[in-house]
Amino acid sequence: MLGTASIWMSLAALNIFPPFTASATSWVDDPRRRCLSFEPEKFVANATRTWLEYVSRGTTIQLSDNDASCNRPSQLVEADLCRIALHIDTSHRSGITFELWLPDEWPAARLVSTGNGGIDGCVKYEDLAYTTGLGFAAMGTNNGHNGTTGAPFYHNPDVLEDYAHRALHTGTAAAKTLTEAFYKKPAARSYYLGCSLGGRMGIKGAERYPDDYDGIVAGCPAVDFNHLQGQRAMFYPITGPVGSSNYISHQLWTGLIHDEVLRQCDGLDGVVDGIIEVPDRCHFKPEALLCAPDQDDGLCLNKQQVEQLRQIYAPYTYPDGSLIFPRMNPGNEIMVVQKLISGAPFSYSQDWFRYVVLNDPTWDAIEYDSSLARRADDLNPFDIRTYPETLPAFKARGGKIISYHGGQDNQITSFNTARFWDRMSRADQRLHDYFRFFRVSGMFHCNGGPGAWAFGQGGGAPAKGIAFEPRTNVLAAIVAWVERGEPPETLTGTKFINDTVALGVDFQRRHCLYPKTQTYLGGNHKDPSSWNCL
Ligand SMILES: *[C@@H]1O[C@H](CO)[C@@H](O)[C@H](O)[C@H]1NC(C)=O
Ligand SMILES: *[C@@H]1O[C@H](CO)[C@@H](O)[C@H](O)[C@H]1NC(C)=O
Ligand SMILES: *[C@@H]1O[C@H](CO)[C@@H](O)[C@H](O)[C@H]1NC(C)=O
Ligand SMILES: [Ca+2]
Repeated sequence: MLGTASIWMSLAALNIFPPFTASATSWVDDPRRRCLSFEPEKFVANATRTWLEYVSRGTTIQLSDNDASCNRPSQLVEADLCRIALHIDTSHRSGITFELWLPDEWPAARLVSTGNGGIDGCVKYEDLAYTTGLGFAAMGTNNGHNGTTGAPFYHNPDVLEDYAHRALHTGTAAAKTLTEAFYKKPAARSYYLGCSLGGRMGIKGAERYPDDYDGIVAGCPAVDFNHLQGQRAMFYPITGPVGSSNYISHQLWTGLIHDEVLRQCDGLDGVVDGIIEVPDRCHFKPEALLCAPDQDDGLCLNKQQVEQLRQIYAPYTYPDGSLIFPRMNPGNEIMVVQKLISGAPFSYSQDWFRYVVLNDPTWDAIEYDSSLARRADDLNPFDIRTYPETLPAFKARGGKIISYHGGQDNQITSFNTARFWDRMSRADQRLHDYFRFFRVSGMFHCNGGPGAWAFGQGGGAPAKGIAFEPRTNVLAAIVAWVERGEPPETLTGTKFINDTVALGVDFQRRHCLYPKTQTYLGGNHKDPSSWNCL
């Protein structure tokens, strides 16, 4: 291909072709040349070039300079595209790593910005690959710092401001400018796709920069962020470190306790299938596991352990009883042992208190108490809270939001997204006109789980098995709503056998538009029509 470009040059020199500048179409005819002759840093203030490369579909690019903790050493690219990577300063002591992938074919002129997760610092290359494979121009940033810790926030409020709102907005603005310069026409529509912290970023975009996006997919959003960090710090002082007195082992969590939660709650929806279809109805009673006086088979809990469970599954409140954060999702036990109740500090919360709230890198997360949740929310740096009651400017410009949340989420409780949507709906009776929320039964955090959890929410492998169709793909659903005025009524999730596309579909289920409730009508529970949203 490089050879093609140089042949073209010599033909041009012989005047067989018209001079390059005379014809815009010759750029399109040679996408590699169009890419390599582009000078992105000329269009964006305070930008320097890191990469400019033409990548053919099917190439696996090596991301050797990417922070190892991001665990993204390489990425398979799914379209012929121009990859642009810049560093853009956001202040004299902060800046973003910026990636913009521009596919050769751009028929619908759609741009999508992608979000981050946790407390990181990691471009979601898999989301860039996924969306460019669908013909979007796609942007991602490192959210202002590299890697998966919050240490870069320490004594650098500019890095924190990037994380709170500025990195995504800076990246989106640059992406709009560059797509227009590259394709010689502006993006017709601008979208956002993210989950978890990325869900918060989407809501923050609608709140603070209402013109940035026409459509936003904000999954499992980390809204009411300061209280969320408090709630997630709550667990470690309750469980204590691994091996402390009355410590509950992972085996008891994943075996005994999970089984008991399912015994109490799985059948409430009419089908015993490992899925707690309507988590609101599940009020787990840990007393059921209290050891009988002479029981010593190890399959029961003592009084102190039962009290731990009571606290872990209860709504999180201040001493005066007022709510800090809704209760954890029951049924998440086999996953929640990996982080929130692993008998170790939850790193995102620990970092938030260490490097932002307390400015004390030695702070020990076992010391956490609810006064720190209040302190974090009083500090609320750069208004990271992200808990709007109304989004008037976003609504007025015709913007649309789809949110979704798994019913067995192990990192952010889905009850919080319901609380968030309910609060907004009290302020706007017509919230469904622009903001729709779907409860996804049996999904863990953002993906995975016993339910029908695959619906094109990101670049993980199952996304490729989901047709780009509004009924089954949430990104297609936001496009249909924005571009054709067709709001989603349900969101059909797919469960692949062993979560492996190649093995075929196990079952599908139509997830309900909140506040409708999934209701079993009878018949084969794997048939979507055996259920209705009432
Ligand atoms: C962050 O990572 C990018 C590569 O993804 C690299 O170019 C940049 O130098 C890194 N920044 C810092 C501050 O290490
Ligand atoms: C961008 O560069 C200009 C000078 O070219 C400087 O005045 C400005 O402060 C820079 N902005 C940032 C965010 O670094
Ligand atoms: C699915 O995974 C389970 C456990 O890993 C395995 O026993 C089973 O054979 C797999 N099923 C298929 C169809 O591959
Ligand atoms: Ca069930």
